[in-house]
Amino acid sequence: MKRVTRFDLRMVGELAVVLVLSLLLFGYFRGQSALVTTPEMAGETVVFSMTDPVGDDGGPGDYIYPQHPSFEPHRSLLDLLAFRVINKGEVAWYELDFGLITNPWQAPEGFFHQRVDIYIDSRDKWGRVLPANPGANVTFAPEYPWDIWIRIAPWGGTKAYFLEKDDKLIERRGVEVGVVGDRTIRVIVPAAVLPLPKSTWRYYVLVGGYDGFGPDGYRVVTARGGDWVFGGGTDGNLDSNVIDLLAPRSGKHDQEAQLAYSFEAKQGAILYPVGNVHESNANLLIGGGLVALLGGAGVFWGLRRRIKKNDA
Ligand SMILES: [Ca+2]
Ligand SMILES: [Ca+2]
Repeated sequence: MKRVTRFDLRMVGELAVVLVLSLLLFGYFRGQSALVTTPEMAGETVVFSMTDPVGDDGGPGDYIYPQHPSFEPHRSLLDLLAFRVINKGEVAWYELDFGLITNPWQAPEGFFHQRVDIYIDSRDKWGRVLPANPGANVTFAPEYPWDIWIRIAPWGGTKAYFLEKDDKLIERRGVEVGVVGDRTIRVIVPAAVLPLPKSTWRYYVLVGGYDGFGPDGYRVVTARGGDWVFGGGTDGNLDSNVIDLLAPRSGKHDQEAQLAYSFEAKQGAILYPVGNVHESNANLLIGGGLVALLGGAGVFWGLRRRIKKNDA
């Protein structure tokens, strides 16, 4: 009876050591994953970067470009290829690569066709699940409400908005937009205008066609299409006016799934954001797995020692 109690005490001691070591290791791994993406580490940091498939500028799948020659070659103009968020210390760069950028009416920004919305979920579980204005004709996942909006359009239409605590959406003046290289739109947002991006932020990046007379500057999608409207959608109000969406290539939240709409369910597109979240979750899982492995090894080692002692 006495001997059993002594063994139990030793086991508890050994387990405590293993637990402390495991916690230290877990903390180390968490720290490591934070270090990789901490924006303050260098003068210039890519806070978030993601590519988008080539040639998916057809909305949920079947949208077609307007027929007017100014939309030539009737593809690629709204094909988002990559999105980057770069922290430069005093300013943030939001960069969007496209298949092709043309400027048929010489807009001062260097692009004419692109009408992009970047909605950002920067503060957890707080914000809005509808777009600021009707235009894209989508809703956002209730788990990830947005609280920052960067609106990109030619002819002076590029603006930044911050959702204040009282739910008032306030324009923050001072953003710049232009084309760099052949096919990149860069928005420069000073730290005085919006908070500098963090690795935890989530992004909705919506690409539509620009139309100064359309709802919030979006060129609409119809069933038949025409010279100045997209085709391949519906004349009802369920189809979105999003031609390309930054989304995973496959899976339950790929572009086709997100932009799908249903007449039966009277349901339009529901969007899900992208971000570094999945990556850090993976790091957490790896860390947790290692802890479990170490803990298991510790217990095994303790048991073996006890059995050896008993045999002796
Ligand atoms: Ca694309
Ligand atoms: Ca896409």
